[in-house]
Amino acid sequence: MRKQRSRGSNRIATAPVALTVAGSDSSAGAGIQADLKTFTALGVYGLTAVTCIVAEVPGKVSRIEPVTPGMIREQIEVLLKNFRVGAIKAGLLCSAEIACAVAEAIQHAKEKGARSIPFVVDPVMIATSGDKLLEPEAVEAYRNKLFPLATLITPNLDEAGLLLETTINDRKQMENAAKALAKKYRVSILLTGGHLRGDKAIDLLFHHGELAEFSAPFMRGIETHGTGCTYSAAITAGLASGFSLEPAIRRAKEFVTHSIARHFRWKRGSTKIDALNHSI
Ligand code: PXL
Repeated sequence: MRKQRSRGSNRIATAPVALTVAGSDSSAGAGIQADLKTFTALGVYGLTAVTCIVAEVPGKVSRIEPVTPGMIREQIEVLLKNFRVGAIKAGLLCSAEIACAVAEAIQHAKEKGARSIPFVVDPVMIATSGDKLLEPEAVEAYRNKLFPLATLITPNLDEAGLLLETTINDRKQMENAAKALAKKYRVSILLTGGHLRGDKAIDLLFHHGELAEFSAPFMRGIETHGTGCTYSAAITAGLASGFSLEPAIRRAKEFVTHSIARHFRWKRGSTKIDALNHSI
């Protein structure tokens, strides 16, 4: 952890704190597991409020079970009451009921606390495998309850397309979509474009009326999941550590790119499993 002070023979560590409100991925490449690994790698102490449990392996989601809204609210409330949380991220929220419970808990904390805590919303809807993760009815709860509380929303092309009821197929359409979402929800938008699959993985930030680009070489033949979770967690870690938005995104982009490049691979007969290596 970052700041370490010695007191006698004891080493007492302190660190920035970030909270992730997200689902559990049994295969640990995405969800709260990815978020915690990312927070730790970036020197941030991670807290978790679990929203649902997903039994899955890379490429196949086999079952999702939600946690009760009351239990989710309780996790968020006790954490925000007792820790000095520097930034919060929301990942998979499963259902409209859960999305509303999370929005209420965060709204409540915002009203009580003097500080406004940066809040990153990753609108997780569909897994990399194509499996549906969010109930379609929950999209309205995102629009009406969560987005108004957000500092940054980080949709990928499919999620942005769904929110705007359109398809996004090239760079120009990405630009228009990022601007349209920012205008519609009055919030900064980071539209991640990895799914365009050109030579570069390009993301566009629309923030305070200006467009910024973040780009890295697109890496082929690596079948990891959880890059979106990892990216938004790394941004949240940056915000919790006091970075402003653009530097937090720039560092997060590098972190995700490294985590993909240094991926794990396990081979068994003709099948292989790839996983992100959440490290700097
Ligand atoms: O990558 C999206 C995602 C987010 N959260 C959880 C997941 C997944 C994908 O599998 O399981 C918990």
